Amino acid sequence: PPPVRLGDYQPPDWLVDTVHLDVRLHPTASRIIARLALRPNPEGREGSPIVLDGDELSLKSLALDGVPLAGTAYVVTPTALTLLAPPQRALTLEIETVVNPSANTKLMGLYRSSGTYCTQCEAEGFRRITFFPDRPDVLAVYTTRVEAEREEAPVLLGNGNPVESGAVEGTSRHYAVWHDPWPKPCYLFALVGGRLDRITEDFVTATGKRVALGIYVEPGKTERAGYAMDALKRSMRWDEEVFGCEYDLDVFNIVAVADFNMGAMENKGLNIFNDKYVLASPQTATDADYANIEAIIAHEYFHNWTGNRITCRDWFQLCLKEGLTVFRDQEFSADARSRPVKRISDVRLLKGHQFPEDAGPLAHPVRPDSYREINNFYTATVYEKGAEVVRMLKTLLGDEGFRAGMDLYLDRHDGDAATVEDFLACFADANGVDLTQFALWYAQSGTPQVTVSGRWDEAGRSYRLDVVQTLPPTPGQSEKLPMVIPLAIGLVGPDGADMALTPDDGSNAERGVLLVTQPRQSFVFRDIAERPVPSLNRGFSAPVKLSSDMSTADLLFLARHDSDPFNRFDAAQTIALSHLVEATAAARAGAALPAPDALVAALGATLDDGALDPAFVAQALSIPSETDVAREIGEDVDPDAIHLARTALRRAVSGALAPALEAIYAHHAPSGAYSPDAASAGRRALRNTCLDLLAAGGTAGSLARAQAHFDTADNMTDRFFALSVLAHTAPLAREAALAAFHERFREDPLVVDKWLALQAQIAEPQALERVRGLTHHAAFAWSNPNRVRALIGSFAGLNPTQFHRIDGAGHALVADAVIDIDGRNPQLAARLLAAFKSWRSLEPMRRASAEAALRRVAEKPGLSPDVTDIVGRSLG
Ligand code: HT7
Ligand code: ZN
Repeated sequence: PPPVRLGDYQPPDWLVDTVHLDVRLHPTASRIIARLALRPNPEGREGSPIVLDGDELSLKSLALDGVPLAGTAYVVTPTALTLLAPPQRALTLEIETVVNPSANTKLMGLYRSSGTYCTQCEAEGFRRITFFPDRPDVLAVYTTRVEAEREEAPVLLGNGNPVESGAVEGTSRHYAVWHDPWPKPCYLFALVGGRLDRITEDFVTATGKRVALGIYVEPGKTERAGYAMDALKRSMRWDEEVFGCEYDLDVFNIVAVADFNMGAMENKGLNIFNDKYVLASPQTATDADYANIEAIIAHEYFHNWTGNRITCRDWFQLCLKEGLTVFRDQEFSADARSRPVKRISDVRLLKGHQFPEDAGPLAHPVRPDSYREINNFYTATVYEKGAEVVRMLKTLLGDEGFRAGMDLYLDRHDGDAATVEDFLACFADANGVDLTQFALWYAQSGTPQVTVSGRWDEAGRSYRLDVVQTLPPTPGQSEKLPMVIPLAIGLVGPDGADMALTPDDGSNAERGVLLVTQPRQSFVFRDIAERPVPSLNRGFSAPVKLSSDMSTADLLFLARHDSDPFNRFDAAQTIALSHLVEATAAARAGAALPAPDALVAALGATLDDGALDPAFVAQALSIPSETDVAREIGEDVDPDAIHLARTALRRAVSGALAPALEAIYAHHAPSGAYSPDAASAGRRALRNTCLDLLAAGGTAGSLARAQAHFDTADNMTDRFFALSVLAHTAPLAREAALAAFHERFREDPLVVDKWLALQAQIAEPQALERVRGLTHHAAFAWSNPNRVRALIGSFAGLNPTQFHRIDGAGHALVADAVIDIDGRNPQLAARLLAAFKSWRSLEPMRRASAEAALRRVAEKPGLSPDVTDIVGRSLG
């Protein structure tokens, strides 16, 4: 089929006002009776047929206003039900379909996860439940009756508020009726039926309304749901306080399921979660798991306003809800934890996932203008870069201007299916500004390259910054226009303090934000009596690749003194990256590796600064990943040389800083019971980073320390961190530790995922055989996305030397997995295949092997649209 294009958007011809669903759950033949109140859309094409989407549905009956329809009045194809000449007035359509939830391995529509019935309708899953105009601009009020065997599904949940429930007389079945008063698109529909335990709490909203909160989990797991409940209540309060958004139903339920294609889903009043993002206990979850749970619970809850009350007109507008909601969850976590550390980890994620996407064949704008398979556009670009664009709006408009724009958006578009233009118009109107050029951030793909050079004029007592921006060509976009780049800066004086900024041209640069709008621009500051060191793109104010003529000495100075914590972190990372690029070139040439003196000096100074937050120090000590280095090198990448250079660097840093690392390790020894709070997590992160760096030295003492850390740990964060140190750096201790860990947690699939993922990441030639062997392990199941992502996803995404083995065996393993998975779960297969996104930047041998693997996938008959799309664009 041809691609869907943004420019072809047409309003729906028919609207749906109400939907009454009667769903009779059955393991293999669930029956859905849908009563739709339809009417012609005054904005649609007159006299048009009613075209309803469908996918793998078995149609049992069809009636119009209570009268069964003659077979000549409609046509059913594998993708649609069309009423050829319906009366052009309000009418009721009753449609009866049957689906098989147990055979639904795509996990879209109605399916079963460990026996629990659940649904996933975004993006186009509702059409796998009943025939419907499955597009986000058709908003209807839903009433849902769910019926099931009481024994099989004692819990029956739907969107909105509970209305009634009871027994189905004369049978062993029961039912529940739910009504959602808020009009919504069908992608927000959900139901659940199963044998589940729950925890409940009440939340009283800002205006005093009581909301019953429930979290439903597999029997016996309620003790692990407490943190999610706490995060939910904090999210609800935060959204009231920071955005004025109050919850709008009597109940809010979350259900955790074990089989889920993504992280979670924001269905109205009934969020459904991958259980990985709900369940946590000190014994089973790491600090990172707790932080993820907090962020994802918040994210889905925040969608209640940004996504549900205001939804998207079409799927091209996906960033309207996702970018904005990621921005909101990032801000929530920043308020709940350390703001600088949160910013650092968000930017690391962006650079690690989105920058490579934007630099490769899968690059697309934050708002794409065409797609073949929408499921492939739930990407780092739409989510993470989309959030950066919202953050830039805030930087440009200031806190108050941003809040004014948000208030207007929430008010003006409540109940709408909106567009990016609608969103930007609110910020423009509320602030009296023109955002036409800013809108290019939504339309142009690729990461802008910003080059800055600074010159101090001693005689004139001024400082000049010359800024050049370029945007590389990306698929389908050879010519680019200059962007609006809000570049936050500071000028750091010799005493380490920020100098006053007095711009020469009266621009708003005194706020510390340079407004870069031209291909080349200069900014001059007056009254600069001493030579400053410029601190550029503070807080990572714009998602750009920045290069400057800064010396290593200046970077070292910033690493020690910058008042902006992000740039303090980034200065050391820049030193480390340039060292690693140089060392990689030396490794490839068989030459001696350079000594990392500058980096050792920067890290040493950070370690010595007792005033710094331990969580910040842990981030600052982290050596850029092999993928970071590959991205920096950009072309002709040899992952083995990078690995060699990075391993040598870690060993050198370890040797040079051992006494300080040991002292900090000892200083942060745990005291008291485990708590997941941010301060405790920060201390653990620092102590574990020290453990890791010390072990990188490979001394007997440091490996014994890691073993003791593993043996004595009383929580998953420490236990798993020590296990990964042993797995990566102590081949002799590795197997026993892995076996002990598995033995202890064999009954716990989410912990076993950690065990699978860790083994998939070991950078040694046996990794491939290990991964292959693990696919036959009792703990592994190809049908469960979490297991597949843990093992195959970690191998492809986090083990560059082995995925990109020069003999091509790594590429072949992943290609085989993709082909195999595609028959069951195309979404999962397509996501795995996206691991090839940077294949063109590899050196020629590996590039050829990646291309051969992609071509082998492409040639497989019967590929899904999902994989066809990814492989086509990857090779294109
Ligand atoms: N809005 C949700 C997206 C999602 C999804 C998309 C496609 C296939 C399955 C899916 N499950 C969830 C999640 C979110 O971003 O909040
Ligand atoms: Zn979302």
